[in-house]
Amino acid sequence: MNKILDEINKPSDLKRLNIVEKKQLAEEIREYILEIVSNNGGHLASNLGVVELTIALHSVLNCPEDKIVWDVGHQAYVHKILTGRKEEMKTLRKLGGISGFPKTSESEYDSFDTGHSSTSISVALGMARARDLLNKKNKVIAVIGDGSLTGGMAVEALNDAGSSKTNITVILNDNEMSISKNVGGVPALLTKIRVKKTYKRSNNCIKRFFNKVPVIGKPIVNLAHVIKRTIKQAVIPNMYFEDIGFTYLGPVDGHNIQELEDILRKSQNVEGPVLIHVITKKGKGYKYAEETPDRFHGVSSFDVKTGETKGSNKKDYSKVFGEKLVELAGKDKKIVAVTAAMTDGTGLKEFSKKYPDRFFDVGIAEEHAVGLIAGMAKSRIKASFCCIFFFFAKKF
Ligand SMILES: Cc1ncc(C[n+]2csc(CCOP(=O)(O)OP(=O)(O)O)c2C)c(N)n1
Repeated sequence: MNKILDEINKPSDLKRLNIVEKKQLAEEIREYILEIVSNNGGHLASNLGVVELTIALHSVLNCPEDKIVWDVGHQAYVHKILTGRKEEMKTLRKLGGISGFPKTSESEYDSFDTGHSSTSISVALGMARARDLLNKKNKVIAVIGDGSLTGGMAVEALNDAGSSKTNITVILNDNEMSISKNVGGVPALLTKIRVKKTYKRSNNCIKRFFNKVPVIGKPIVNLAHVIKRTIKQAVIPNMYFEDIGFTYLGPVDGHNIQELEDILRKSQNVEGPVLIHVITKKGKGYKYAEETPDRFHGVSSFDVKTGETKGSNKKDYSKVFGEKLVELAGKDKKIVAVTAAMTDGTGLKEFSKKYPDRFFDVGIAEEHAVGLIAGMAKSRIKASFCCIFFFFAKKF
C-alpha cells in the first residue's frame, strides 16, 4: 500500500488531505519516528505526543511566512518531517547529520534556533512586534510545554504579552510532564483548568437528565442552577491566563486533528494574545513510552519490541557525582540537593528517593534554584548542592 507520508514533501501537501488521510498520516509519522529513534537514539516521547498538533498547525498555517517557535525544540521532529526533511531525519544523531532541534541554517521553516527551555514566548512576541512594525500580516505561534512554562522567562514573557494588544498565539502543550513529572504551582493550576472541562460536561448531563423529569423537572433545574453557581465558584480557578490578558481557548484534545484545526482557525479571529490549551499524552502510540515517558524523553537506541535500550551501562560523571552525594548525605544531615527539572540528568534520582526532605526539584527554573540554594547556604545549611545541567553554547 502506498504511504501517505511518501507524498508529503512540504506543508502545503497537507492541505489536500482529508481528516481520515491525516489520521493515517499521523500513524505513519509515529512509525517513522519510532524506527529512526530506536536505531539512532533521540527524543522520542515528546515527539510522539505532538504528531497531531504539528499536522494541524501545518494544515492551518502558511509556513514559512507564518512562524512557529518551538520551545526547547526537542519536539520538532514531526515539523522537520513535514517540512521537506523526511530523508535527512535518518541521519539524526549521526556525525554531520541533521540537528535534533530547529535550526535556521537548515531550513526556512525553522524560525529560530532553540535548545534552552522557556524562551519561545519571548521570541515569538519579538517576532510579532517586528511584524507589526513592518506592517506585515503573518501569524506567530509559540508552542510551549507545561514543563517549560515553569521557567521564569516564560512567565516574564506571558506578563509582557498579556498586557500588550499584540496578535500572538501561545499553544500550551500540556502533557503533565517535564522530563519527569512536572512540579510546582503551574501543574496544579493546569489540573484545575482540566477539571473545569469535566465539570462542564457533567453539568450538561445533569441538566439534560432533570429536563426530562416531568413537572418537577424545571424547578429542579433552577435549583441545580443555583447549586451550579456555588460549585462553579469553588471549582473553577481564577482564570490566570485570562486575568493577565490572554484570551484562553480550550482545553482541547491534542490528538484530535479536526478539533485542533477548528480551534486554531477560531483563534485567528481573536484580536490580541491568545493561549490555546492543548492536552496531549507524552509518548502517545508507543506502549513503553506512554508508560515511562521519562525513560523515553531522550533515549539511546533501543529494541522496539521490548523497549530495552541497547547502550552500555557505563558510569558517567552524573552517576559518579550522584553516588558520592548519597554517601556524603548519609553522614551529614545538612547536605541538601536542588535540581531544575533534571533529577536524572544530574544524577540525583537515588538522592531524591533516599532523602526526599532534603531534595528540591524547583521546575525548569535555574535562576530560582541558585537563589534558593544561596538562601539555604546563608542559613547554616552547610553543604547545599545546586545541580544544574549544562548545555554547551554554540555560535549564532
Ligand atoms: C533552561 C533549560 N533547563 C533544562 C532543560 C532540559 N530539558 C529539556 S526538555 C525538558 C522538559 C520540557 O518539558 P515540557 O516543556 O513540558 O516538554 P515535553 O517534553 O513534556 O513535551 C527539560 C527540563 C533545558 N532544555 N533548558
